Amino acid sequence: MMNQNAKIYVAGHRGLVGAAIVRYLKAHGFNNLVVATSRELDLREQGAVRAFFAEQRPDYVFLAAAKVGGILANDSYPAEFIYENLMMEANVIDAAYRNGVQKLLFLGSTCIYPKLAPQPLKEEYLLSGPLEPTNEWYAVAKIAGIKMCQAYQRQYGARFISAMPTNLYGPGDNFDLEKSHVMPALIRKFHEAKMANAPSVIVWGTGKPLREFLHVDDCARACVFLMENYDGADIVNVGMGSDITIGDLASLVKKAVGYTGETVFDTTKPDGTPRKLVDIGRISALGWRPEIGLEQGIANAYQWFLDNVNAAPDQVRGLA
Ligand code: GFB
Repeated sequence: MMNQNAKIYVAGHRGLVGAAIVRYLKAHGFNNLVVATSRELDLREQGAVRAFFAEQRPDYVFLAAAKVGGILANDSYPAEFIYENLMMEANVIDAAYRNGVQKLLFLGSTCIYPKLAPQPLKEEYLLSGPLEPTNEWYAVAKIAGIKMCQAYQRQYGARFISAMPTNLYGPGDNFDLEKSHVMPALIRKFHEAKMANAPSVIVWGTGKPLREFLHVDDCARACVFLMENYDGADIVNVGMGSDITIGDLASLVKKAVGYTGETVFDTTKPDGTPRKLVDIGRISALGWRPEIGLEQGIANAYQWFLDNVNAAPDQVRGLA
């Protein structure tokens, strides 16, 4: 178990996952957290990362820093997605090893699995087929991060592990309609349509793709759980264990927001991978289960958006 005084570095503490990990750790009495904004520490810069680790010498590292985005952002900025993620992972993982970090958890993504792999996705399907083209650049970078953890574990005995969370949502999400994932996009679109009495809301694609959604607070709990209970070289999926079509998700968000107009599907926009549901047998066998149901989670995410959209719009990423 992590000692409550252990020095814990959360890389990416302003992101959706990093912020949730910090909230969870603070709520559970961990009192020696280290964070740095990207302005204070550019994780793409090897020298800066090495100097930071040599000075701070954390005991534990949660590597939640990443260049992330939804289907359109991934498809539009492939160079940034591959370059920035490769640099951040390589620098942090190597510096963690060089500076005696006791344990590191790397956050991947379920888009590392082949586009047409059998569902639910088991951990062993990694590298068994071609990737989904809209996000293969990000996926290749995340696979490199997994392989780095495995390589440092194999060659140096480093306790570097990797978790693969499914599509996440919750407080602190990015609401930029061009760059965000589907959940925050739908929350914002239905909310703004309700406020403007607009007759319809546009949802990208056919509405038929299936996705799995996990509230980020469940993900944070899983990350700390794995840090304390798992040492294997194999990756571990983190998910709900159930999925929903984008059309049905749109209906749930519409209901949560209280919008009464039409939903229109824009089929000129990509669907992406047809289905992405992870098998959570491995983490379940270790003793972890999701606790936040989808409707409860959507209500929570929408409440966070409402609380901030008027009172503190600068806290809502991508709102401009
Ligand atoms: O969440 P999303 O952008 O990412 O899209 P992916 C999921 C599905 O929702 C796609 C549809 O079928 C979209 O076409 N969708 C409908 C929308 N309306 C919207 C909208 O307004 N905005 C967005 N963004 N989607 C990402 C990967 O894939 O998943 C990343 O690109 C990462 O690499 C992430 O792995 C978890 O699930 O398709």
